[in-house]
Amino acid sequence: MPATIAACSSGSMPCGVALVRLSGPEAFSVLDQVFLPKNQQPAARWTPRTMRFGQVIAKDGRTLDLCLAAVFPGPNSYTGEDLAEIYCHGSQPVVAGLLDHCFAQGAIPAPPGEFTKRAFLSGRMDLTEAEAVADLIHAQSELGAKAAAAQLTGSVGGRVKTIREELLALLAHFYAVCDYSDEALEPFDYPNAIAVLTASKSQLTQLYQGFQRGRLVREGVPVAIIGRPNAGKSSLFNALAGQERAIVTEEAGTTRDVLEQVISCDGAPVRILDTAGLRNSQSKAEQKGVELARQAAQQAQTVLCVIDRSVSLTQEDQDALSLARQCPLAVLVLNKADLSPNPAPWEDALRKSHSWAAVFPLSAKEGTVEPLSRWLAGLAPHPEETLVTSARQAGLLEQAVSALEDAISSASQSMTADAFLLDAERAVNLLGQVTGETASADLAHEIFSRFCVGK
Ligand SMILES: Nc1nc2c(ncn2[C@@H]2O[C@H](COP(=O)(O)OP(=O)(O)O)[C@@H](O)[C@H]2O)c(=O)[nH]1
Ligand SMILES: [Mg+2]
Repeated sequence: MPATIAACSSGSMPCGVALVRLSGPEAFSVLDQVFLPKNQQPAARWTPRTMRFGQVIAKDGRTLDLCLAAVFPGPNSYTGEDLAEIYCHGSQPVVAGLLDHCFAQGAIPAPPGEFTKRAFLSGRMDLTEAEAVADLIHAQSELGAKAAAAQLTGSVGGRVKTIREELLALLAHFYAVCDYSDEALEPFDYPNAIAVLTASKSQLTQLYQGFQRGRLVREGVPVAIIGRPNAGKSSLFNALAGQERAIVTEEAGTTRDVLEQVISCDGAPVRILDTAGLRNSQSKAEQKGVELARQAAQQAQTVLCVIDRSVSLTQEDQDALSLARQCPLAVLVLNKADLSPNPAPWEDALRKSHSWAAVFPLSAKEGTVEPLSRWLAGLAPHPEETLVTSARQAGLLEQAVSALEDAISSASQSMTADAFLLDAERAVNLLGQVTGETASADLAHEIFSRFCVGK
């Protein structure tokens, strides 16, 4: 029998209301000890999913709080088990006292993700939906949240399940033909099998190909800020991030590590990277920083090349510009426009020297980055399609596509029934791992340990 678990599911305190959850076979009997409803009815007799007013009782019998509670009898609860929720005031001592009493009554502290793991184990959701819960909780932008919410409704799991069922039906038919070959069953139709396998393969390929776009939605489009020391890269980073994250000084060579921050530009996730100023330096740490800056520029989808508009161009600016020109999507940022509102003498030539994706005169110091921020928002995919965002799911889908390719090639030779079966079954098994129908306990553990406590 699983243990009854308890945890606080809400966020940091103090706050208006905190949510403490209990799930498991003893959830209602523990609730009866820690919460005394006004009408004194035992929890098992409450109307499901309806609030009750009462007192939260501490281990020593003291009243800790006056608040609401509700019961969600299994199997129609989030976890599929008996689940109780207490909505007490969001006070650290109240929640601690309440949990303490729950533990004294035999509940155990819920490990991270345990509520959702139980939901998965009791068949309330498949793995794609469970992973979407974690994605939704950790979403860093509206768009990321939207993609996670779509998966929560089973958009990926449902499609994978349908394809898997079609393949299973095909295999069942194949076995039937082999087992009862004397009877009046039609012989196995290889051309039809090839058609089914090919259709499944193309649907899975499409899902898999959405992963790159899905990853951008989840992790943010990588945008590297490069330029010579003191051009104002860190100031731009802070202005875009809307907070003082990077150190800004008039001293050259301040930034050495690559700083990363996912920001939400008009709801779209953009991962901005602040880098070390490009110059030749004697300092080992700074040299390493410059190397990392070059790498970041090469890996990013877009580079923002920051130039100080208020002074002449230097050799170091030229280095930064040539690095930027190697990026397919390079943006010219003409910074310190507050010092120099009019175009610099060199500016026209610079604008024409390359097909810049965009040019923005701005002042990072004054925070006039709104037009740039709006432009960055356009980089994120705007998915109408179902997007796979989990690397785990994408890896399995890729392997399933290759198993199906093997099965198709065996089926086209129509003599190697064993090989065909093996490959098709491998695909079925891989798809089962996507949704969790054939997942191992280790895998489930790995996935749910990424969750927070109380979810
Ligand atoms: N007037 C003005 N000063 C700026 C602007 N952006 C950066 N600075 C100043 O330029 C210096 C270097 O800025 P920082 O962001 O550290 O440059 P980085 O070395 O490229 O990261 C600091 O003294 C900033 O205050 C700007 O738009 N206008
Ligand atoms: Mg800097």
